[in-house]
Amino acid sequence: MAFTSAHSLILILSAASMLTVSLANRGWSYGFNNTYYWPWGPNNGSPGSNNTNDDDDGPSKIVVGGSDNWHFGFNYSVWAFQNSPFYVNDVLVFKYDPPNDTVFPHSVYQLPNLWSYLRCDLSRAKMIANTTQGGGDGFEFVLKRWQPYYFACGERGGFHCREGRMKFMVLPLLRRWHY
Ligand SMILES: *[C@@H]1O[C@H](CO)[C@@H](O)[C@H](O)[C@H]1NC(C)=O
Ligand SMILES: *[C@@H]1O[C@H](CO)[C@@H](O)[C@H](O)[C@H]1NC(C)=O
Ligand SMILES: *[C@@H]1O[C@H](CO)[C@@H](O)[C@H](O)[C@H]1NC(C)=O
Ligand SMILES: *[C@@H]1O[C@H](CO)[C@@H](O)[C@H](O)[C@H]1NC(C)=O
Ligand SMILES: *[C@@H]1O[C@H](CO)[C@@H](O)[C@H](O)[C@H]1NC(C)=O
Ligand SMILES: [Cu+2]
Repeated sequence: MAFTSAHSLILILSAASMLTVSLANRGWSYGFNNTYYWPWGPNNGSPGSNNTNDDDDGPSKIVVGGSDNWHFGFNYSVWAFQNSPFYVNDVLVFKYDPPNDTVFPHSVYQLPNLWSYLRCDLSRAKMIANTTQGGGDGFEFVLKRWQPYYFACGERGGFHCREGRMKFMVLPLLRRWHY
């Protein structure tokens, strides 16, 4: 029956769109605009993409925010989107000066799920770097697993996360096999 098969097709397509998360990679195309739906980003290596976070060699070290480092007001969601994809075993480097009379404190927390991420709810978050650990060469965090990671600054009870835009999520991909 036409309805049933159309319905199954939709189910398959939504399943495929979930899979795109893992398959979002050069050379894969499903003919729909996944850049719009998936915060972890556009297929890179496309013309105009300056992404050097390549899957051709080993893990990359990526400074969060690039030359902006980790500070209040920079849009890290957009940064993460533009710098995706990330791969398992890539290293994120959070750089922020230790606080003093003129420098406000920052920190890095990992949030347990999407809901807490969206609300900047830090109540069940885990501090992964305190206010001084971003100094010098920065704090390094390895994306060890194929899972979503939700990061936020934990300062001022979520204010830096909410108003300061100091949050982003990544889903590191598995590296492609080479034949
Ligand atoms: C996908 O959608 C976004 C937002 O509407 C748009 O900026 C982008 O150009 C689209 N990409 C493609 C490949 O259609
Ligand atoms: C990408 O790289 C090109 C050439 O290296 C440069 O002209 C361009 O400004 C870069 N674009 C961005 C968004 O960084
Ligand atoms: C505070 O720290 C910043 C960055 O490390 C430094 O440039 C500045 O001189 C320090 N200010 C004071 C008052 O110590
Ligand atoms: C931050 O953590 C480092 C390393 O564990 C520790 O030496 C330092 O005292 C801590 N700083 C603060 C402000 O808690
Ligand atoms: C970052 O910028 C994008 C695009 O302008 C916007 O949709 C998004 O809400 C911003 N993120 C935050 C946390 O303000
Ligand atoms: Cu902060």
